[in-house]
Amino acid sequence: MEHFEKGVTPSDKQLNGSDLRVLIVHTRWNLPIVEALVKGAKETMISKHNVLAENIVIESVPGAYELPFAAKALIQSAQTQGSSASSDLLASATDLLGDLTTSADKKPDSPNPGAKKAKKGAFDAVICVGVLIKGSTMHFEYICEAVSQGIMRVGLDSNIPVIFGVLTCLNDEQAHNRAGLVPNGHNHGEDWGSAAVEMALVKNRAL
Ligand code: DLZ
Repeated sequence: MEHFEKGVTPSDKQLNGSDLRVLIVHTRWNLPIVEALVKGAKETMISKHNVLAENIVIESVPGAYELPFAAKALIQSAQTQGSSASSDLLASATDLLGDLTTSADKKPDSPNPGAKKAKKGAFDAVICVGVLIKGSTMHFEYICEAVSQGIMRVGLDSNIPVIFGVLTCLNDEQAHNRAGLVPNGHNHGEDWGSAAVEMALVKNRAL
């Protein structure tokens, strides 16, 4: 068999995310690795796909098990916000998750110089980011199963693409490698950022 490069081949379509609003929900378990993945996703959306920094909303939850619930709650709140005058609902969902922002959550220092304005209301895509590392009990297996099923369900039920940005690793080394934290590693967050933009454009029939 011919040698092939493992991983995703970039889309040959123009992935312009300048009209998109994207939510990233990430865990605080394994935070240093998670922060690298969030950064990879965010920077790829901005630099490669022209998503405005102001249109990327970042929230956090304790662990991977909480990701599906948080994604659903925040999707619903943003939709309600977009369809009514009330702007308190997203804030209350955020309160529900706790005011536990981290350095990965910080808003950008300077706005994108592009003329497009920040969007309000519904998200066009969501990226759930977390890192599960196998321990000595069955916990890992149960959480992996629940989280992967839960994230898929939120996407299909809400009709908003929800990207599975959860590393399910057998050890720390695998996680560091896949977050691009070691030489020759690859930051999978970058792929998730591109996947979010591509799927949002599919959903919006803009491709
Ligand atoms: C409990 C737990 C364990 C053992 N490992 C991880 C992990 O590797 N990654 C992660 O994101 N979360 C872990 N958690 C926490 C659970 O996801 C969850 O936050 C708690 O069970 C509370 O529901």
